[in-house]
Amino acid sequence: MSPARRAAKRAPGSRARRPLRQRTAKPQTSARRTGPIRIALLHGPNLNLLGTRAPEIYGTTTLPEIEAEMTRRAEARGAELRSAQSNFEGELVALIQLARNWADAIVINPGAYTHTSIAIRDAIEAVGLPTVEVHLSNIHAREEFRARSITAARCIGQISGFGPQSYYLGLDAALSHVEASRRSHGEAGKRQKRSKRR
Ligand code: CA2
Repeated sequence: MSPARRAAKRAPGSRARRPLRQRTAKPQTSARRTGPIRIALLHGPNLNLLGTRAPEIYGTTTLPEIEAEMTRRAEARGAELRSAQSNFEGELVALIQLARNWADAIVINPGAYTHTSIAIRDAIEAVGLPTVEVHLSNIHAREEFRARSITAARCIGQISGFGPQSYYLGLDAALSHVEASRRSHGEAGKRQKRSKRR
């Protein structure tokens, strides 16, 4: 059973609608340069409760609503998106590792683990996928302990404070990053071919 499925069984708050585990024998060793861009969307602890409590901080949009909009936006740009949520740090580490077998980039809201988890930071670094950290609330305008993100230093950037828009901006940033890096690899490849022909 995949770590994501195990999480879904263990706790009602942990779920992965389309698990990230793939049957690929080997992990990807380099970035995919062709095909639809694939985005892994990961949510940390308690985010399954969105829209049910604390609307003054986190708004009224539910996680399934955010995921549906993310899928719609990804598809509109010809990309694929898979989502998972877990309340467990180790499960999130496993999901980040699994993303390596499938995704071109990660959009993650690590929830409270943002402020505590060296394990999640290390997983992001180890996997090497471009990762965008997103937060619904402005973590710099709340309690002091929330202002520090342990994970953001291993991400390409962080978007914080725009409610569900933070996720959509994060998706946009991740897609643009992968598109730009595919373009620059494509151009480098063409240059190499031309110089070989000469
Ligand atoms: O603003 C964010 O997106 C956060 O990542 C949300 C985390 C918080 O610990 C971070 O500091 C900032 C908490 C998510 C908890 O979600 C709830 C949803 C409904 C009711 C209560 C909590």
